[in-house]
Amino acid sequence: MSAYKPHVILIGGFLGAGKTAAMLELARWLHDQGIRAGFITNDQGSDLVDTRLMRSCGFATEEIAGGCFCCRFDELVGATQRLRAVLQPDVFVAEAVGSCTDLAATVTYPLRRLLGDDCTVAPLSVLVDPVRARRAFGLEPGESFSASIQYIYRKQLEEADIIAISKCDLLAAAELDALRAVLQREFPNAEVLPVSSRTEAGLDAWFRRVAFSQQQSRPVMAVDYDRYAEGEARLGWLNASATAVAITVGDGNRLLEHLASDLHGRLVDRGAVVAHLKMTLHAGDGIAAINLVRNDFVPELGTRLLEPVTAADLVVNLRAEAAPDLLETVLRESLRATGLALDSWRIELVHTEAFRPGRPVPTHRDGATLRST
Ligand SMILES: Nc1nc2c(ncn2[C@@H]2O[C@H](COP(=O)(O)OP(=O)(O)OP(=O)(O)O)[C@@H](O)[C@H]2O)c(=O)[nH]1
Ligand SMILES: [Mg+2]
Repeated sequence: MSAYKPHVILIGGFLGAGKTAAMLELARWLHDQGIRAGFITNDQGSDLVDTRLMRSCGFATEEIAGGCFCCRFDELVGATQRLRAVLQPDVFVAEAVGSCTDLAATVTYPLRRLLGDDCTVAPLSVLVDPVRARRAFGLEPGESFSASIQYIYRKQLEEADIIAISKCDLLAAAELDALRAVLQREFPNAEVLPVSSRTEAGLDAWFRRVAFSQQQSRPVMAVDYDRYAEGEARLGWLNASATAVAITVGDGNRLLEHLASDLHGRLVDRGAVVAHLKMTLHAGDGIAAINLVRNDFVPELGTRLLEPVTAADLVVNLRAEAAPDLLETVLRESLRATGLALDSWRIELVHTEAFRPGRPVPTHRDGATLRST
């Protein structure tokens, strides 16, 4: 047995739940504790906003593109080895794709079974957006996804060791209490923790749990892979990159805001149900990021570019219940409209991938209860 035994923290949760924002906070927290950490992002496609964000903050990040951790288990292990070669991290933090479930049976349990002598594994955290969750559990009205996507959503919560109610700053105390009570009743095996990456509420307690404790074994949950695959296939996925060149110098934040707002309007008009639209605009050392997490919310510009720029790289990651072709068409229309409206920019698409995620075929699936640690 080697003396080096890093700890693996896996963070799951539905699209737009706040996983990357939380991972950035965890990265800072680990750094403050003097704990060396490496990060792993994951997506069904390439050109990942999340990787750009992590790296732009200076955190060592490997990405696994083109398939989820469960189907690319060996690549997940490979990513830890690459990080280990440069950094020898004490902790690996991995963010799962937001449309994935069954992570205990296909990722954390196999990690423990196959690599348990070489690493320890944290309790599985699953984040939920509080507004989406209140709607999913009938606490407030609002749009929802079709039944097979909701199936994935519930399964994500069912397997959680820790349900982190993220963005708790968005709810009034009584609303949060009601949501917490429903989640605790529906998922009695999970510890339910309200957290906010914006206000830092609850983060320290959650981070301590995942950084310093190990996952306990439970019977593996049943998953109907036909329904799971159907749910994934209802989601359109669009990853794209483009170059934006300013005629003289341009306001990159305004470009991103215009594009997000134009896309938002067109997506709603065409009946797409947005799960998460995220975009970054990268120029030199600067990055701006904008997110839209529901049709009836507004795009939020988080990180901003501090100065006008002459040229920038745009990355677009859009996930919605809609046909992939529609997402691509809408993006092309929005880029054209934004270029015309802000005549200081010339925007050219470099790469697009529009698809529906394929059926998940996990590399491993542990069916039996693991020996308790
Ligand atoms: N109000 C509020 N917003 C938050 C908080 N955490 C994240 N968000 C916002 O939620 C949006 C989505 O956050 P992400 O961290 O990108 O979500 P994600 O789960 O990583 O999304 P995917 O990787 O696409 O599945 C962004 O606009 C974030 O700024 C929070 O604590 N409070
Ligand atoms: Mg993310």
